[in-house]
Amino acid sequence: MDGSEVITIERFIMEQERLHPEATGELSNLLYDLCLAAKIISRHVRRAGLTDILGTAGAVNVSGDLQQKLDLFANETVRHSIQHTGRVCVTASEEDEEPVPVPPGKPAGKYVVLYDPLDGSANIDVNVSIGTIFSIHRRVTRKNGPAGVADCLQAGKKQIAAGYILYGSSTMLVYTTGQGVHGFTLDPTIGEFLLSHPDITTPAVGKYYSVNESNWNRWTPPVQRVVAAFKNGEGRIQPKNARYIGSLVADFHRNLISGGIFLYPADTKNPHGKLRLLYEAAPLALVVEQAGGRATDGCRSILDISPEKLHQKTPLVIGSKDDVAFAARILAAEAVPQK
Ligand code: P6P
Repeated sequence: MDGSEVITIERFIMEQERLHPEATGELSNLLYDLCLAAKIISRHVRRAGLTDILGTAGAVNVSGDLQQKLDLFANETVRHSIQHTGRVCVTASEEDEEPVPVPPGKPAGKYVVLYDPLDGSANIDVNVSIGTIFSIHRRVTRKNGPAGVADCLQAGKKQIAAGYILYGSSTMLVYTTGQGVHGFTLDPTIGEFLLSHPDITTPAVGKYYSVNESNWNRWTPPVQRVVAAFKNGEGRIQPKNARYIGSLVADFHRNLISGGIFLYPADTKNPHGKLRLLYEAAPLALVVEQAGGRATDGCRSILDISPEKLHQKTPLVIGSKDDVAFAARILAAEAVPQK
């Protein structure tokens, strides 16, 4: 690609599809559908301060998070962009207690979409970057039967595709279908996502560590040792700069590009961690591993964890592979065997 050549995400997805003669185009079209949702959500996020869409919607979701109006808007926007297409049989979202099968009378397709419609939404009213995270699986239940939670409860290593949209200084869409990680920046003047970050790889050793250190007293001693090592240096680990936005997609993306490690460990307040496995940890784990990084729950690979509940939480240690491995050596040595 020479400097003048502009590659839209549509063209990129099509060229990726051509690499797979068996492809039917359904996944490509599903990714386009998600692009449309991303553009619509981006438009509203960019104008959030100018309309009455700010503020809370008054309800809380199944995880107890106060739902912001934009959360609900983003939730419906993603679902409305994919549910009628015949490419999806069921969706599940952080904002909905149960999976949402395609309505009767609508064609049900072979894909399952799990998503966090607007992660970091507590930051909406203060204009901090937020994001949408998505995970795509293949249906596992019988084609003519009802799709449901069984189609959603799949290990991260079964994902067909995963990615996120970051509503930051620009709107970026980053995704993988297992053929590397590719980033696209939305040009709002033409309404297209343009290839801006082909073949993203993340450095083996990171510049940054990202963790909410106000949780220090709630951590176990091994977690405290890991964080202290990233802060002060230990052995071959050099001290890192602290960067924590409190918006997972923003923290994750900065570390993906620059190298870094993000940790949300279990603590006495969140004994299973705070972040959700299916639509936060697992999709980001696929992205980071495709970019050469790693993702664990401190010990186990996130992609190997078989979910038991839709909104299951997990501790998360994700980013530069040597940093994640360092943390795992300490945390695994002290870990209580998983039941
Ligand atoms: P804390 C946002 O609410 C979120 O789910 C993630 O985006 C973010 O990484 C995390 O919680 C921040 O949690 O406890 O540090 O405020």
